[in-house]
Amino acid sequence: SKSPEIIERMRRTGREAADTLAALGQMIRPGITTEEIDIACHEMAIARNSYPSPLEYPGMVDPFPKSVCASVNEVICHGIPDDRPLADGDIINLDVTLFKEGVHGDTNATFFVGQVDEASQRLVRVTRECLELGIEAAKPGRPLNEIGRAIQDHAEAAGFGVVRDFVGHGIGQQFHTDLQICHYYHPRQTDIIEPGMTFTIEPMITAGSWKIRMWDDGWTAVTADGSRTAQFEHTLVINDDGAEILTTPSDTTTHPYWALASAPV
Ligand code: EYF
Ligand code: CO
Ligand code: CO
Repeated sequence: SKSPEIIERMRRTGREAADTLAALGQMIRPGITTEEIDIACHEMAIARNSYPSPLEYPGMVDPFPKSVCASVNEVICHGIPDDRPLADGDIINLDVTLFKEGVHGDTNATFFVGQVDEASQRLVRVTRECLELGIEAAKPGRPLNEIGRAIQDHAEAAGFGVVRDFVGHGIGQQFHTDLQICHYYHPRQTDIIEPGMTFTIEPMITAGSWKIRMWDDGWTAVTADGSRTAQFEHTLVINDDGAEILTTPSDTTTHPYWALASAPV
């Protein structure tokens, strides 16, 4: 568990990451490329005296080549920014992690490109609710698998799938610690949630099957059936009374995690 001094640093870095994510989200429109968003992410990180954690992050073969993950439509996560323009009707997840003051803040959200069909809007809304329910389940004294249970119950009641192959993670001075947070009910994940723990919850929810396929770039994970998928992520600290979101932006009105909650259904 983390000291109050480390948590205070994580609050500041988390806010920098959230503000960067919200600013990148405001660039999204038909015609922009994910490479343009990546360049902006790098520039914003440097302007905030931060390092974009994904850049040169070690992988199986090559290090990750970009500063942000940009995952469009059927891409589940770790999409590499490229020169394909976004199209009206796409959904795109941007995942920002910054390193500043010796700690990481990791957060992502799914955005609409222009006018998006009702089915995709419902997928994104339910995914946002899955993260919210996971956060509400993250209370000290409870087993860790209550988080995944809450997420899986909500996703499957809506007819959606929960990706198994990628999990939330402990975070702090390291981008990833060995603590894993499953987004589905895992019977053996019975460790008790304790005050001072810091980890992410980042459910990946699919409109169809939760089975994945990897592109041969070694990074990009897509749904096996080509169905669309959405994700939201926050970095959290466990306090005595529940989870606090460390990746809260300065202005919540321009951020879909907060904006979608108040939007009419
Ligand atoms: C070894 C990577 C390695 N991994 C995780 C490395 O937690 C994350 N997002 O919330 C997260 C972000 C990135 C990441 C960016 C790069 N990596 C990705 C895919 C495969 C892999 O194999
Ligand atoms: Co992330
Ligand atoms: Co993460």
